[in-house]
Amino acid sequence: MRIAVVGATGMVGRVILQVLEERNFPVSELFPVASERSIGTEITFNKKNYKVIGLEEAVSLKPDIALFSAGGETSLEWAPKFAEAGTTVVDNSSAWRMDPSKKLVIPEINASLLSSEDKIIANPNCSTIQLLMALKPLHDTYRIKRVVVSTYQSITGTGVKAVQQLENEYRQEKGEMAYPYPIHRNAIPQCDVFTENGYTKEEMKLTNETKKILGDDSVQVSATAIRIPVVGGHSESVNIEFERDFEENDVRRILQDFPGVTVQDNTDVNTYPMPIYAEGKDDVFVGRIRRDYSQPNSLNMWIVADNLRKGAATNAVQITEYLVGKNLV
Ligand code: 2RA
Repeated sequence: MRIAVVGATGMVGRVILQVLEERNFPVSELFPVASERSIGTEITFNKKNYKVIGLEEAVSLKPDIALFSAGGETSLEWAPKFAEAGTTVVDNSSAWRMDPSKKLVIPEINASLLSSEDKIIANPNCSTIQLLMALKPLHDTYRIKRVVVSTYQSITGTGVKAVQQLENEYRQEKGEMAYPYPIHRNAIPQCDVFTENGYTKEEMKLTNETKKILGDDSVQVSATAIRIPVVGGHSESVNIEFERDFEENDVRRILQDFPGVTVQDNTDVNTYPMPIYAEGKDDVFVGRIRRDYSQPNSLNMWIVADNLRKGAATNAVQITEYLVGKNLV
């Protein structure tokens, strides 16, 4: 397959290339694409060096598939141009996720929605992907009425500058605050910008994308997204109210049996998911599974995943694998 990676020099773009290599994806030609300032730089893929090209040139080459991680503005402008040229786009930005004509796909959940007609496919937000990997099998069994989720998000979600800020703060000799919103020894109750309803875009993504992926607007979601000084992945504390009652061990079995989910849940030996151990892995890890005794048919759990992998790059590559496997491209 002739593959373009748009945003190839960014954090997610580099992980997309890494995951394509790890999974031996059949790349016959690779076109690493980035902004003007990166054109001509080199990236290495499968032990070969490739020169980064610009978007105009990339479209003209008519790749079979373009994996985008270059921000919403670039996707809005360029994904249609690639699609027009016959390329199938898998986009990591939020640009197309809530477009009713576009599929919002987590392969383990709804890849079967895809057809060869889909030329722009949306990758859900990282915090949504890990949440839905746990919610979907439980929704199918017990039907979810309401989800309350608090996220504890890795700084890698905001990009390389935040990682550099955290490292600078670690090394900070001086006592004064070098940054207005220090990350080190702090928790910032804001991921992305605030909207007019008092919630951030990140929180509204969790609400809106959950409904779309479950295909059920009756599911109520209340989200709070926090940034914490962690780099390995996002963590989520989740409270779920079901329509039907459940047995905790059944919940553990249903989750463990769902592809891509690993249950780590044994408080006798302090076993539970942590981002430092989820980093670099593709599974979604679930633990602290316990009944919420404050209200009927309700459950608490803790969900952790590497936000750059299953939360972005791996999910996008899995969509691409599905498209190729089903001859949809
Ligand atoms: C974040 N999910 O973590 C958003 C974008 N990657 O900031």
